[in-house]
Amino acid sequence: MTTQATTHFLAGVIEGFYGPPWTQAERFELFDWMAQWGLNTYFYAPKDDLKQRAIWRELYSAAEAEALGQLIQACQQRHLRFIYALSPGLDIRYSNPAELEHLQQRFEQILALGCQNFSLLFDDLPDRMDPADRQRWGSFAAAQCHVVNALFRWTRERCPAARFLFCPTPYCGRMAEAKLGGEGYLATVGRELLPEIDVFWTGPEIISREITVAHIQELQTVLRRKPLIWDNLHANDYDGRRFFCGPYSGRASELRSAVSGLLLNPNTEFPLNFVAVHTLAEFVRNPGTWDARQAYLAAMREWLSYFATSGPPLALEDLILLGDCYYLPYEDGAEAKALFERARDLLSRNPATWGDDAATIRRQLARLREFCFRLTELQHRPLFYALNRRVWELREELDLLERYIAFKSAPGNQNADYHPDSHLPGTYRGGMVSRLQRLLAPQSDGTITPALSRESFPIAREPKI
Ligand code: GDL
Repeated sequence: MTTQATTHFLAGVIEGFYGPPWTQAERFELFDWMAQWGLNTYFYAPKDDLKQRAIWRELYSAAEAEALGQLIQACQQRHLRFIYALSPGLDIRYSNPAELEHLQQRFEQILALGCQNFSLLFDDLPDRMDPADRQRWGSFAAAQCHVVNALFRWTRERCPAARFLFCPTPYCGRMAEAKLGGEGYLATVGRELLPEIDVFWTGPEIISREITVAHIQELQTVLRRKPLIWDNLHANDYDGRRFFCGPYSGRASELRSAVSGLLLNPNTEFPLNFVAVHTLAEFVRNPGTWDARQAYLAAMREWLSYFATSGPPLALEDLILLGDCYYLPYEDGAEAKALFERARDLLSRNPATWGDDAATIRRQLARLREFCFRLTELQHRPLFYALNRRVWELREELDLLERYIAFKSAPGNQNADYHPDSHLPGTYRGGMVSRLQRLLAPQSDGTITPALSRESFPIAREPKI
C-alpha cells in the first residue's frame, strides 16, 4: 500500500449526516478531490441509509453490495482508506449473543468486498437501557465496550491491519457534563475499550466553534488514548436554510499532533463542500501557523471554476461576498458582516439623515441580489440546485431591504408606513415553523424567552377587492 492509506493519522471526510446520502458520482468526485489534495480517509456512515441504523441487521442486496464494492475499489485505486461504519445502537440488545452474529454477518459482507477498516457508532441514541442489559452490564459504557471489543477481535482475526473506530454515546464536552450515557461513561471506555480502538469526539459541543489542545488533553487522560475528531463544523443537516462554505477554522495548528485524526462531516449537499474539504486538506498539510481567511480566499479562487455560466463570467469578488453570507455556524465572512452592519446602521438612523449612504447601500444590496439571480445560469446544475432554495431566500431579503430603503429615501416618505406590494403576509416568511420560531426568542446570553407580542404574528388580511 502507498503513503496516504498507510499514514496512521486519519485525515478526510465523514459521510455521516442526516438526510439524503451522497450519490455514487458525488463520492467519486470527493475521492478525486481527496487524492489530489492529500487527504487519506473516507468514512462511510450515511445516517439515513436505512441499513446504516434503522434496519442494521439486514444484509445488503446484491446491487447494494456491488455499489459499496465500487466505492471500496475506487478508494483503493486512489490509495485512500475506506472505513465502513454501522450504527446498531437504536435497538441492539447487548446481552443477546445473536446480535453479535448479526454484526459479524454484516461485516463479513463488507470484508468480502475488500474493506479493511471498520467502525461501530453509538451516537444519538435514546438514553435508556434494556433491563436485561442493565442487569448483565450495569452501564451503557460496559455493554458497548464488550460488543465493540468482541467485534474488533473478530475483525482483526480476519484482517490483522484493520483500523477500528468507536463513537461513544456522549461524544462532546457538553454531553459528558450532562452525564449522557450514565455516570463515569468515558472513564469506563478509557479502562475497558481495547487500546487499539480509536474513539470519536466532536469537541466541547456537537458543533464546536473551537477545539483547543487543552480540551483534548484533558479528554486524552480519561480515554487513555488520543481522541479522533469527528468535526461537524461544516455540517448543515440541522438547519435547512444554511450551508457552510467558510474555511476550516477555530482549531489551533497544534491540534494536529494532539489527536489521532481529523475527519470532517460536512454539508449534506455535496456540491457545497469544495471549500470545506479544500481548507481541511490545507490545514492538515500546512505545518506552520494557520491563516483561515487566506485558505478560504485561495479555495474560493479555485471554486470559481465551478461557477461557469451560460452567460458572461461571474466575478470572484461576488462569489466571495456570497460565500461570506454562508460562512461558518458562528461567524459571517468579513464582507457579509460589513454589509450587514452598514445596513443595520442605516436602518437605525432617521431616514432624514441617510443622504448618499442610502444609495450606496442599495447599490451593494442590488449587486449581491443580481449575483444570486445569475446563479440560475450555472452550467453545473447540481451546484445550482444545491444553492437555489437558500439563495432564493437571501434574494428575497435583499430585495425587501432595497425596496424599503428606496421608499424611505423618497421625498415625503420619511415618516410614512411602507406597504410593499410583494412580501405579503402568508406567502412571505409564512407558515407554522416560521411562527413557532418567533414564539420563543433566543437572547445573546444564550437564554430563551417568550416573545408574545401580537406584533410578532401578523395575520394575513383578506385581499381587498
Ligand atoms: C450529530 C451526529 C451527526 C450529525 C451532526 C450534525 C455526531 C457524532 N453525530 O450529533 O450525524 O450530522 O450531529 O447535526 O456528530
